[in-house]
Amino acid sequence: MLNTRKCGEISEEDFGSEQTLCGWLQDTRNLGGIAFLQLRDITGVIQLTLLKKKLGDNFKPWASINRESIVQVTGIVKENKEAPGGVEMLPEKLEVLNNAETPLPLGVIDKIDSEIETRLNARYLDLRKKEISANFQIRAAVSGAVHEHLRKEKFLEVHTPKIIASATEGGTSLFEMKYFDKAAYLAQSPQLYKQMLMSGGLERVYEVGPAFRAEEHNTPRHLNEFISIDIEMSFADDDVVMGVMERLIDSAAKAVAKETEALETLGMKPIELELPLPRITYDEAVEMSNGKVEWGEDLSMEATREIARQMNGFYFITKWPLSLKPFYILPDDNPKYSRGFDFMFNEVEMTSGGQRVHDVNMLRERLKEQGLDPDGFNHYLDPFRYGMPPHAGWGLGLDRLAMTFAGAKNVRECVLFPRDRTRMTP
Ligand code: AMO
Repeated sequence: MLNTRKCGEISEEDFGSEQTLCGWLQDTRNLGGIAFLQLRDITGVIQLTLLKKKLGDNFKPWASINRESIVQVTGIVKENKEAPGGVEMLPEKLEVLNNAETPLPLGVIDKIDSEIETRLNARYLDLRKKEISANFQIRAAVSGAVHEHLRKEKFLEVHTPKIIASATEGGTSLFEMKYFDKAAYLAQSPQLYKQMLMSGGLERVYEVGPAFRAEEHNTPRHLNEFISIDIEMSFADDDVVMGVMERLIDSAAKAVAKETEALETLGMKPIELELPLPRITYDEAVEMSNGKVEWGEDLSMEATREIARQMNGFYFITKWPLSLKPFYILPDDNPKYSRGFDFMFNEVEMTSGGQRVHDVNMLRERLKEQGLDPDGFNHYLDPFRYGMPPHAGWGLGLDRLAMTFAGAKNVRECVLFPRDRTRMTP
């Protein structure tokens, strides 16, 4: 290692000892005879106190290093109640390992709020801010809890192809690509594959992977590439997989609650849940929307805002009209309705899922009803002909879930390098 300690981890036992630290020099205040430098690494910030009398010719060059340069500094660490964190270092040796050019495209410690577009253009600088990197601490806690929880419930992790030959969620939002001399598409969801795995006898599978949607929306919730958490479960109905959903959310909430420092940085309180989470039917949702939506229409943002005022937090919307759900969702006993559900946090949709059609003839009919040609789906349909169990599942957007737990207003805050309607770089 190039360092002997981390900036934020100097303890009382270190006082009076010589240590070597490495990090970004985030600020310099030169008062003539004395200069205060701030050195930052992932653990925190420490003050470097430069005394002109002591350093002689080194004083000026050390006190004028460009902000955000990488330095390695060796000196005695000591207590100083006036310094941030109550600690300072008196440098004896200081080397610039990598100089940062000026001006910076984005301030790191400046109090000015830059536009999100400017920040995303210089994401590497943006991430150096604690209040930004805290979002990724929360995201990692959520993602870790997802894997841990689903494995605990005996789901097998799988990886399905992202280059596919036909649509899964309808043809309109597909990214087409060239696959040698053929056309191929980027997967919108692992939907058809996870269902095929049920015929493959795996019974409980999950995948956390990228999904691509060529949607034109440019909203705080939509991306053109997002991470989808998918499960599929045999011999289960919609009710059973809603149970998996709420237990998973509870595990994620508990994991996030342990991220005390990140939560504090973000000014967030842990979300506490009481299971079972509330469930309302689509019909009740329409009623609660106070005329913002007509029966048979998808719930608009205006409508879900109205519903969220009454629901507050996480809740399910069950029993959707069949006409609003994809071909693979099972019709309810009353075929006006389906066994499809959505899972919401306030006005934002986190998940859709449901019990699936497992009868191949019904599936062919459902494809036709939705204007799709069953012959184009033979690879998907074959597994249904030779022993497909009843099954159910859901897809949950990791980015939206991270945004919820981090209290972010825009999903892009919780995505390192978002891909949206206008952004492919960096
Ligand atoms: P759906 O299309 O509703 O369902 O997607 C499931 C969840 O994925 C997230 N999501 C998105 N996140 C960010 N940007 C987007 N453009 C975007 N689109 C979707 C949302 C959404 O709730 N195959 C079904 C799931 C299933 O039935 O198992 C599906 O993909 O959080």
